[in-house]
Amino acid sequence: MVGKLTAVMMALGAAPLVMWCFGSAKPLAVGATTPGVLDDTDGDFLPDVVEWAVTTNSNSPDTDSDGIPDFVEVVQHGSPRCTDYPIALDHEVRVVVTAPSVGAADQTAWLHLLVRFATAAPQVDALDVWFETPWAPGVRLPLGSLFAGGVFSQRVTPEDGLWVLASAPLVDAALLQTLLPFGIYAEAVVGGEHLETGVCLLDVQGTTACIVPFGPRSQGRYAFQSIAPPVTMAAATNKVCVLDLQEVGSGPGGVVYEIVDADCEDANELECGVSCSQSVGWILTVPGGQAALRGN
Ligand SMILES: [Ca+2]
Ligand SMILES: [Ca+2]
Repeated sequence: MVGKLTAVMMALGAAPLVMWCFGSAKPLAVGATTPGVLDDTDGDFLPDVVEWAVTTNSNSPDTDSDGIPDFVEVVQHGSPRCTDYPIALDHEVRVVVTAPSVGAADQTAWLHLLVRFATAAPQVDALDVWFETPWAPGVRLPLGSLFAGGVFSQRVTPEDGLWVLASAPLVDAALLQTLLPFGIYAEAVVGGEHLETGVCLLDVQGTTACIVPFGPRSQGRYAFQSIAPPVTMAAATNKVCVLDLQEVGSGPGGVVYEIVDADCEDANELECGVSCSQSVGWILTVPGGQAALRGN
């Protein structure tokens, strides 16, 4: 089991840290970070900042109380806020980008790679993570080396496979905002299975937001979500901006979508900006299209 963590680290170019892991059969964390940055209040293996960015509840390990842990629903692009059809035990990977709350002393944005292994010892044949912007289509800036300064942890579960979380500091959140819009994507070959995932970030009237799957998978809907939690939860609006995307074409930068509907819908402890409805008509280019946003 431990070999999978080291395999992930090696595939990401974090080989210097590999030796830290050998010989341990217990869940472990490698690396160090500013205290509090990766706090996990409910102990579900998703840091609080990640839970905000993917719209799960950081005070509940199973946001929709359907018996499927938040980590599984998130890594497999499920619907953690509404009961949906069962999620098969499978290899999967997901990329999440987070930023600290406004005013926090450390304003570093973080990149997180969530991996679920369905079996104890699948072969990891490839794992790549890269930055890509619609303005330079097809140009992939590799990010794997960032994880050399990252934090790695793993959890072995009785029924839900082996979970690995790799988190790495990116850049200052303000600098990240100047790069919008862009996406960070990952692809892997695990046990002969090709996996791909991505997160698409854009500026929503001054806020760095990501587009995340939201609601039942059958509906294929998404939500705008800020990558930085509010300073206090009291600042949230209990709603989230839910989008309908319509494919309108494709180009060298990826699949082109138009936002054809956007409404603030109830979602406890989340937020919905006043700009939500104004996003109707926006055109988005997503490398990899919805397959990347939704996972395999
Ligand atoms: Ca958590
Ligand atoms: Ca659940």
